[in-house]
Amino acid sequence: MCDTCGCGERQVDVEVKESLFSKNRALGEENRRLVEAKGAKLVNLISAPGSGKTTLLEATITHLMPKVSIGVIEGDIETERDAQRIRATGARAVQITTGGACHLDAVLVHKALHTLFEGDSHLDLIFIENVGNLVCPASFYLGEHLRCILVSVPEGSDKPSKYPTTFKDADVFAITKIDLLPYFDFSIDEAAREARRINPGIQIVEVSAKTQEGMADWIHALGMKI
Ligand SMILES: Nc1nc2c(ncn2[C@@H]2O[C@H](COP(=O)(O)OP(=O)(O)OP(=O)(O)O)[C@@H](O)[C@H]2O)c(=O)[nH]1
Ligand SMILES: [Mg+2]
Repeated sequence: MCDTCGCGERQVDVEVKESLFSKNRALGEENRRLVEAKGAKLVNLISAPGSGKTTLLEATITHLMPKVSIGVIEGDIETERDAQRIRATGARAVQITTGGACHLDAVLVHKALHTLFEGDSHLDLIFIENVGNLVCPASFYLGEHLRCILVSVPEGSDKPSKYPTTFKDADVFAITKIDLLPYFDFSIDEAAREARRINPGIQIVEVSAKTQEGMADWIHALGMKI
């Protein structure tokens, strides 16, 4: 071990992180089995704060319910606000407040899934709205069948290039708030090209929850039909 730079400590740090991620993955797989045993599908939404996750969920629920029964696990550092917004649509919602942690992990989601399924409620589709953060949530597999990354138009089209690891394992890239395209220099071409360079199989949708433009494409990307 080198006493000068502390590289030995970094080695211990790497080992602790690897063990944490492998435990998280194992419980993530258990979450997936639990959801599948109930006949549901799990979708993990990841984005920076304010990209429009809750608004897109409200619009999605409005389109799909009551034909599709939907539950939502809301992740935030503080407040029940997003769960209250979801409940107002008629969908079931469980709020997780992390008290400071910048991501959800598989343990937190496991507990929330049990709460969501209380009373043997049937659900077809379960969304996880992760804590608003474009970096940390990407490292934690929660058992999702579909991982969706959202970037809104005001954030800029360079986000795939600047946060490649977040895009690497995603299934869907939703460019949100496209009603704002006339007011920002966001390039759909640049964002799509960079996302495909990092992850050639990623599905890209352009959507506005405000005007409803692109909602059918978004819902199709979820494997559902309006
Ligand atoms: N113009 C426009 N504004 C939108 C759209 N979707 C959401 N917004 C606005 O963007 C702001 C943030 O939306 P939220 O849905 O709360 O974003 P969020 O990603 O859930 O935020 P956090 O949970 O805090 O990370 C709100 O003021 C919304 O009204 C959209 O499609 N177009
Ligand atoms: Mg939200």
